[in-house]
Amino acid sequence: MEFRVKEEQTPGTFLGSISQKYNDKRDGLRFILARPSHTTTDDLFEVDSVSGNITTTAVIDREVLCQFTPGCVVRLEVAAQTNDNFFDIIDIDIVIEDINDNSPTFSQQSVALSISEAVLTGGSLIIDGARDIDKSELFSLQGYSLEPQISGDALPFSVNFVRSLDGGSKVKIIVNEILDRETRDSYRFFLLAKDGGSPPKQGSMFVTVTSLT
Ligand SMILES: [Ca+2]
Ligand SMILES: [Ca+2]
Ligand SMILES: [Ca+2]
Repeated sequence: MEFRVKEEQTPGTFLGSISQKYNDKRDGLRFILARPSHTTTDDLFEVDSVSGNITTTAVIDREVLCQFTPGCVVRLEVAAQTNDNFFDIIDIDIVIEDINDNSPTFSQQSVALSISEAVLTGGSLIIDGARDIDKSELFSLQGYSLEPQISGDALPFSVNFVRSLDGGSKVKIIVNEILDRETRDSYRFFLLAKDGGSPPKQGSMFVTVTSLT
């Protein structure tokens, strides 16, 4: 049997009942949670012995429980039995669904970069980007934008990125125009990282680029 529950719900959240499996009412049917195979999930669920209702007993954090796996499924084994020798074991898969409870986060608040004014257009600077530990496609990191410190300031850069398997990313700041140090020798902007939630969650890092001779 399979049940689904969103992460981060309050303890006592109802998932469903096992008793639907036994529509011929058996007298004195009792359900007992056998030890789950995965030891860290011992205290996450309980089964009501009479109704067969499965409820959570703790707040489940998908990012802690399934940090390194794309899916998040907890397997339980429940014994169903009566006094007159009926006995059954039911395998139950509980799918923990991701919610968008994490923002893309940078490891630093700010970074100072330098670039030669002789750089050609299309040249780039590569830096460590943000990391969003939500795993689902939509709730993980979706993209970057640049926002000048002074609104309306035209920046000679654009941004691109590559996502890594751990939810992190490498950011490429691409030079779009010939730089001239004598005209302007530094640029200040925020690098913004967004996920795909609605509304999206956002992280930012302040970037200074100084152009050198
Ligand atoms: Ca979480
Ligand atoms: Ca999440
Ligand atoms: Ca997220």
